[in-house]
Amino acid sequence: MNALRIDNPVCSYNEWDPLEEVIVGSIEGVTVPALSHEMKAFVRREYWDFYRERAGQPYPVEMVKKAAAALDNLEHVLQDQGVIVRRPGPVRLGSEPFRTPHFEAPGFFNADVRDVLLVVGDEIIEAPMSQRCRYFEHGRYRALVQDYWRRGARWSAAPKATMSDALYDWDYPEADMAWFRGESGVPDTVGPLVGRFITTEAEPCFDAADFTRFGRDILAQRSQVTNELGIQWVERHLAPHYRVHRVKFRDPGPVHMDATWVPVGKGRVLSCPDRPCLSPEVLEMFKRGGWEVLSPPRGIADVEFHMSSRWLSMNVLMLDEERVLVEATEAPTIQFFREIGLKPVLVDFKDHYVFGGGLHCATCDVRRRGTLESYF
Ligand code: DAV
Repeated sequence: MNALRIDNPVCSYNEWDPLEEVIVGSIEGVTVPALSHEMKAFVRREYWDFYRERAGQPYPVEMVKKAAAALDNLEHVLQDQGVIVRRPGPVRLGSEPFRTPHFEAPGFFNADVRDVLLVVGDEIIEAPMSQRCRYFEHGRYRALVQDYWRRGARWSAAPKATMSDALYDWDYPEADMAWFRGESGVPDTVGPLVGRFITTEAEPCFDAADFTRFGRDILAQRSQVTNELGIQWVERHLAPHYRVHRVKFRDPGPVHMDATWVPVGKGRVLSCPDRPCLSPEVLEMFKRGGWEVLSPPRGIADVEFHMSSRWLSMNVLMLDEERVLVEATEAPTIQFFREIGLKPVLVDFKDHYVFGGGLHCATCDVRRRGTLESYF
């Protein structure tokens, strides 16, 4: 066995080594979150009234039922492909109203475990998050995480953000929130394009999905939910074994990297054509490492997207360097993968899109067979 391979129930260094075990999120019991200031930069404007009217209430039963069925589909397809699947179970934590010394929220969570847990090697890091309604979301995974820890995984929690008022830019222009991710024609003066975000630098905050793992190198994105201090926390926590590189995309509302810059194997990365990479050093690093940057087709799923763009089509989960898990209705994306020599494995998952997450969002790979390597 390679010296760098750790014999541990948790071990994953990148997004494409052969997947052995994965967590798939759950959606049952989800509550409509309040349209708080920071959520306006996340919820698409055409649904603001829905959130204003229904905050704290359950989502329509049918909507939740269909999304839950999509997650079950995902579980079964993964099992058919030989992957061990763990689910968080019927944990209600976070779905009821709560208050902290700094704020009150009617509760919310979603199934996107990718935002909450960052697995790096044999370590599970709980992200501090930055949206108030998701404050307690890590609690949904505690039983699972603790089980991995008992069996030898390392477990840490980044300092929990207080999410006090100081964490948010209250003067952030509402007009900028209208420019959602993946829309074209965005002027260069919009929030993140000029370096202004809904979160401030008052304390570290991050969502795990703003980090993408490429072995020893990890890309990190300053976004509406991840600030520079959050990136610094991860950087120092993982040094000197890992190098964290900041990356910026032409994105008027960046939230999570996994529908923007998505590796599909060693040497190949998908780049969302609506959100090109704006970091010359990162582009140079990929070029030097001999990486191919590919442009996938736009998603076509005919469903509601409350909290994301259509680019969930490229939010894929690699089972290994050959098999790619893709949403079953995304015909152009499926065709694209065939053309580049991958084997698409289809999952009927579109009914989950309404809650903001694709196949990568709703999963967290806890074990992939592979070793810690440098790819650049
Ligand atoms: O809007 O492109 C990003 C992933 C959300 N968890 C988007 C989806």
